[in-house]
Formats: sequence, structure tokens, C-alpha cells
Amino acid sequence: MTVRLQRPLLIGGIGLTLGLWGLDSIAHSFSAVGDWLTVGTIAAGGGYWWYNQRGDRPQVPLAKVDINRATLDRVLSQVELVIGQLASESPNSGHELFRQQLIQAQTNLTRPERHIAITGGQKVGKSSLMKLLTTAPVPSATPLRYIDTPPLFTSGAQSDIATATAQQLALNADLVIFVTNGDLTATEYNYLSTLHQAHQRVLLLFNQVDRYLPEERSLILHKLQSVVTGSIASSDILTTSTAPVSIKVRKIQADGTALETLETPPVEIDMLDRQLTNILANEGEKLVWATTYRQVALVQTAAKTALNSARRDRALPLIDQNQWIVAAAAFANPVPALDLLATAAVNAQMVVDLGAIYQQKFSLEQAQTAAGAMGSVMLKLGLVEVCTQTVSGLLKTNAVTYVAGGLVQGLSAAYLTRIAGLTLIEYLEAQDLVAPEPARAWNLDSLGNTFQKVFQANQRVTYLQTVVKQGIDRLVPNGAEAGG
Ligand SMILES: Nc1nc2c(ncn2[C@@H]2O[C@H](COP(=O)(O)OP(=O)(O)O)[C@@H](O)[C@H]2O)c(=O)[nH]1
Ligand SMILES: [Mg+2]
Repeated sequence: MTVRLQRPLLIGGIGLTLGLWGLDSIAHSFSAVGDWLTVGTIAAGGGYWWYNQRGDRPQVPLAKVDINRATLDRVLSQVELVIGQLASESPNSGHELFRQQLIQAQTNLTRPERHIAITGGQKVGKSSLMKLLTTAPVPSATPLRYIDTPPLFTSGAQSDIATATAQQLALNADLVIFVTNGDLTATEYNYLSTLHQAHQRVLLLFNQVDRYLPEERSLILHKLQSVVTGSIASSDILTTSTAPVSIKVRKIQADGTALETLETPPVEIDMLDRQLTNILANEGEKLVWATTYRQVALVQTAAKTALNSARRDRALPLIDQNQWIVAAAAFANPVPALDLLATAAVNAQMVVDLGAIYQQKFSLEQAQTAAGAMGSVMLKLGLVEVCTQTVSGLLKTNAVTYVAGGLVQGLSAAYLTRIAGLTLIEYLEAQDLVAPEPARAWNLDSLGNTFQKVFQANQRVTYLQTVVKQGIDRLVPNGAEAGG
């Protein structure tokens, strides 16, 4: 199998100076960055790390998938599968609760009334709108229930609770009326994006328009339309005036004297009424599918997390065991070359055993191919070099008086086996729940990305020190003494 990676982490030769640092300089360098031995720290020392800054690029918003009955049915059967798997693999991990939540979510489909949440910042007119809509109901074939949420974007002691409640109410509603009284703030915009990503249909209400001159109104309306292009259609952006305030009107009478009167502009809500009636008549069922979808997706995430955690409980001891077997072998028979170390770290049996936990059946031959590929990826990413160099550096700081031959290799093998095992877990977690037979081809790009992620997450110096310490105890119980 040939290994081709799009983003090698390592270019250039070996020049890592970490191993040469003394205890003081290590302590010194780390104090600046907490106890994370980050790639950045290594770059400062070695100077040959190149790192693709892909994460810094602006994220392209996900295209919104329209939720139809088929999409909903698909996610429902996926969740059933996860819950069934959880029940058989780990009967005490809450599968009954997830099943109940799933049934609960499906009751939306037969619910006669439609739920409409009215949300937005403080004092934008949510309650005034609620009052208008309940006293003069819009014509609708289905009964409507309006929910006035706590204000969003507040500060103060209760604001977190208010925000969380408002968000939950909005996500559980079939339709959201988001009220604003002018241009959108960045926070408002971000929140609207969140709703959009959650497949929530939103009517954007520009309320309190009586406070603006006609030209200001249309300016703001156009701004709103352009800023939410792509997520909210112009037909869903409406102007209202839910509780207009009286204004002084000055009229010059026939005799030349001025007469001042207080006049209240009319309530404006017709546009909203019409659009609401229209949506409920034509898209009522679709809205409810989306509500159900949102709730089912939450159950899916929770059930998958429970399943992953149950599987990890079985996988981690296996990695631990493997780690020390491989370490002992590398210690006893030091491997002279980095590629051999990489090969030793990922053994086929570990792939078979972890695969079994994740319901992916690998033959030994398939596992050997996979292990070989993983070893090559580790080499290409430069993980093996960094690891051996770091281990030698740490051995110095541990002031081991006698460094036995093979100790660096043994400890590196332990650490690399761990990284490989954890990578395999993450990789397998991302696969389909039950693999069709035979096992599919390995996605080396994705494997490489997972390696980088896992490697960076496990570079905590304290963690490495633990591996080194445990390794010394296991490999050379009498041969090494920690100096004072
Ligand atoms: N000028 C004007 N004021 C409004 C309008 N709607 C609400 N208000 C005023 O804004 C304040 C907050 O209204 P309220 O409905 O309680 O907003 P909520 O905090 O979002 O529930 C009140 O003083 C209302 O009278 C409107 O359309 N025009
Ligand atoms: Mg209110």
C-alpha cells in the first residue's frame, strides 16, 4: 500500500534540539506556555516544523439540508441502530432512557398544534408581539401556541440561564420569530446562524419601525436582507410596529395658530400575519419534521457518546497492555531504525482487537496492511523522530543516572503504541456503526489528520513524564535511580 499524504508535518532533516536542553532550559521554556509541549514550542527549538494553517481559514457555511420525511426516517433508523448497539454492548449505559427520548421526539409528528417561539434581545417588543398575536389570532387550520422566551444577549447574574432557556425553547419550537429593533449586532447575527445550522425556520422581525423615518426604515430593511442572504429569505424578513408610541403632531389652523395633538401611529402587524398564515398552511408539516429531526439528532449524539465511552472503557486497557508488551520487546532488542520502531508500535493484533470492539472485523492480513499504513503515516508525519528526541530529553530531566541501552527505544515504543492506539480509536469511532464486510479501505488522509490531532492532544509534558516514569519502573526496575 502506498502512502500519500497531503499535509506532511515534517519537512527537512532531523534537527530537533529538544534532547540537548538541560533541565533548567526546559522548565524555563515551558513556563511560558503552560505545561503543553506544543508544536509551536518544538518549532521554536527545532525550526523545521511546518504547519498547515488550514484551521485559520474562514469556515464556509454548511449548505443547509432540507429536512424532509426521508431525511428524518434516515436519522431515526441510525439512532435505532446506535441505541440497539448500546443495549447489546453496554446494557447499563442508559439505552432505555435514549429509547424513551426517541419515542418522545416522535410524538411531535402527531402533535396537532404548532409551536412558535418569539425570541430576541431585551425590550425589542417580544411581549407586545405575543399579546397582539394571542388577542388577534392569525387564521390557521392548526391550533397555534406562542412561546415568549426570556431575553437573549443580556448580562448579569441570570443571563446564562435566560440565554440557555431561550435557546432551548427556540430549538424545540416549529418556527422562530426573531425580533430586533434595528440593525443586527454581531451576536444577533451569530445566533441566527446557529438557528439556521440547526435547520430552524426563522422569521426575522424588524420591530418598532414607528421610531424610524420612512427612508431609515427601508435602509435598515435592506441592510437586514443583505446581511442574512442565504439563510433567511427576504420574504421572511418583515417590518412591524407592535406598540407604537404617541407622537406630538403640530397643525397650523386656518387662523394661523398652531394646534398640538398627540397621535398614536397604527399598529403594524399585517405583513407578519400574512406570512405566518402562508407558512403554516403550506409548510406546517415540514416544520414539524425539522423539530423532530433536531430532537432526534440530540438523542443520537448522546447515544453515540455513551456508546463511544463504553467502547473506550474496553479499548483503553487493551492499548495499555499492548503498550508495555511492545515497550519490553523494543527495550530487550533495541531497534536501530526509526521505521522499525514505527512498525513495532502498530502491531496487527492490536488493530484486530480494537477493530472487534468497534464492530469492524479485520482479518489478520487486513490488519497487517492497516498497521503498515499507520506506521508509514507516523513516519511521514515525523512523529517517530519527535518522540525519540523528546524521550531522550525527558530522560535527562529525570536525571536517570544510568541510561540502559534500548531505554529510549522502549519508552518511545510505549508512547507511539499509545498514540497509535488512541488514533485507531478515534478513527474507528468516526466509521459507520457496523462495517459492511469485508472491512473498507483505509482513508489515509483522515488517518493522518487523526494522528496529528491525537499526537498534539497527548503532548502534555506531565503525561510524557508519566510514561517515562512508568516505563523506567517497568523496564529497568533496578537499573535506574533517580538522582537528587
Ligand atoms: N416605539 C415602539 N416601542 C415599542 C414597540 N414595541 C414595543 N415597544 C416598547 O418597548 C418596550 C419593551 O417592549 P416589550 O414588548 O416588553 O419588549 P420585550 O422586552 O422584548 O418583551 C416597551 O416599553 C414597549 O412599549 C414598537 O413597535 N414601537
Ligand atoms: Mg418581555
